[in-house]
Amino acid sequence: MADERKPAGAPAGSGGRAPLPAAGREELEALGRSGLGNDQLLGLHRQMVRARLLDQRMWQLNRQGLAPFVISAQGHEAAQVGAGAAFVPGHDFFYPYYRDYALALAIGFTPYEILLGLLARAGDPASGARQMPGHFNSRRLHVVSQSSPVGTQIPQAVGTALASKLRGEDAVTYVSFGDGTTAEGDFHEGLNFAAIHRLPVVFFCENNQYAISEPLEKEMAVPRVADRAAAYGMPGASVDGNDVLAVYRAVREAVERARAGGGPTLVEAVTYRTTPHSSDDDDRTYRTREEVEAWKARDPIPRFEALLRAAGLLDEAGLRRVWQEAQAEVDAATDQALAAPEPDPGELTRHLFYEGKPFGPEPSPYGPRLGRAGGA
Ligand SMILES: Cc1ncc(C[n+]2csc(CCOP(=O)(O)OP(=O)(O)O)c2C)c(N)n1
Repeated sequence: MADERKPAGAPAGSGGRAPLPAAGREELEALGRSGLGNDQLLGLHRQMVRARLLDQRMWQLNRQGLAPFVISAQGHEAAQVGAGAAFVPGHDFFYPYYRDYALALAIGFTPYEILLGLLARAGDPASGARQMPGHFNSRRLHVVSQSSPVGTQIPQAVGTALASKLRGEDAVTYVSFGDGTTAEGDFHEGLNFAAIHRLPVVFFCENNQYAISEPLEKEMAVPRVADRAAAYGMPGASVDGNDVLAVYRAVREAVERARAGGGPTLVEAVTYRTTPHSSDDDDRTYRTREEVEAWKARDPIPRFEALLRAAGLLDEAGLRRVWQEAQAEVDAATDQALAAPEPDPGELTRHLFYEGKPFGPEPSPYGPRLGRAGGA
């Protein structure tokens, strides 16, 4: 029967086929304190489910040889959806990193748009199929395209926050990165500058314990990424990245502080990626199956489902409906994206080279050039 179908790879517990983890009194109290209404809480859950199913589809397309390269958000859904919910898309600015698929969906990208990028189809709104997948970009949503060297988005985001401050606008900038990226110079320069100038930016680290195959203890000598915030003179928060409400609360507080002129915050969401780093690496070479299974048992989606059920916001039928609707959306987006045209080879160099009027010896609109003798 169609409605009994378990979505491919759905975590144990979704759809009620296995017992969900029990939600405790403390978690129920935290739900009450979240300040979120029932619709918003159910919305967070829906976004996490959509992200999981889209992610699984991306891997299927890769294994079918249709998508050359996939990076995954599986395991990061609570962190990304919780963080995204604290911002206003189209008003605030976003510098996501390549793993931010759940965030991208949560702030308004559609599965179809993401699949166009993954499959390098002509209509890809991020880059017209010129970027690697996961380099999100949308003028409408105020998402700025990233460069592939990790960490380069951090000083760029700080520059955007500086612009907001200089213009007297109250937009806050989100910038995310992994734990490994915090070993890059761009991270340290970006945090330092933002703290000195009290810029409205939230630095969001998705600490999934690895930089490809490099474990955390080889990336830094402090236990928590958030420990570093104090050295720059900004607040730091380290939260359970598999608890969507904990992440939401921490990021919302950071956003409110930034919007009120209180400057930047470093928020660290401690989580785990349950897939390899990318579709091109074999994680069996650097971590044990036991470790991966232990983290899968802490999957953020069934955990939030247990809480919503304990709070009486979702029942078995409602849960099944959410998974089925998300699966139908992803299926339809896949069909549509696979049917979309390939890019026109005649447009290969479009946006790569300057296409305006040729530069020539025309007089400068700023008057004659100052020679050395005339300049300072
Ligand atoms: C400057 C630079 N060095 C190396 C790479 C290759 N590289 C791509 S992703 C990555 C790991 C980054 O790890 P982390 O910041 O922890 O993020 P995660 O992928 O774990 O989410 C590396 C080393 C790169 N893209 N840019």
